[in-house]
Amino acid sequence: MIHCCPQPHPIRYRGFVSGLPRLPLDSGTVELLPRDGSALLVPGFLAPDDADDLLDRCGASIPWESTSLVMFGREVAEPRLSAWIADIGVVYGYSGRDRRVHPWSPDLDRVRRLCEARTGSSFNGVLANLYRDGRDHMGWHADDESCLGVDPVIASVSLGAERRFDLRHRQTGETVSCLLPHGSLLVMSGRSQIAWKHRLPRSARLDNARLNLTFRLIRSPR
Ligand SMILES: O=C(O)CCC(=O)C(=O)O
Repeated sequence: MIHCCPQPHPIRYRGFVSGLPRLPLDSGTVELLPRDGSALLVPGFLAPDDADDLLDRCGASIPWESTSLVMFGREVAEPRLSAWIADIGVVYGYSGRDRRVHPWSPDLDRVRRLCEARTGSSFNGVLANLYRDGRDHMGWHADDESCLGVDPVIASVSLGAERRFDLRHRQTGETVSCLLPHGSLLVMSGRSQIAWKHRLPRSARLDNARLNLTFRLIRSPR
């Protein structure tokens, strides 16, 4: 079941300080994973003004939906809003449900092209996620659906409040954490989805919203 969100969400950006060290925006590309795949963080991928404008415009224009997930046989509301934007006929689903497909806006298409230029990969859809405040989150999972193919490249752009992002090795339990800055890009590739899981944990006392754009290539469009 997909419910449309009745109100547009006011998005404001204010920096968020947590216990993790903040990377300078000009620190170039940082590899987060010690082995078994790659998670490259590019802190200053978007210029600050561009990131501010995108946060405002995408927050207001993306058709946010509240979806439900099936967990242990029970339907529960996903603790964030999201929307699937993709090329015509590119269907994506998880938790047993296909998402409604929305067309590209000029803003999202432009960011897609920037991600393609940076990664050398092609993307035919983006899952946009809105974490309204620190209570919204995403639990441990991997982007390992068969429609993404083997060793997918996922380009994930962060806008708005800084949130912690964790990666945990499936076999050793080793965990890597970082902050995802406003305007940053995280590129997960190689064995990162097979060997690791990732999550965006709850963040206590955070009132500001974070918007995330995860560009993907669906290899088996229906
Ligand atoms: O919000 C994020 O940075 C992660 C989102 C994510 O992992 C997903 O949608 O699969």
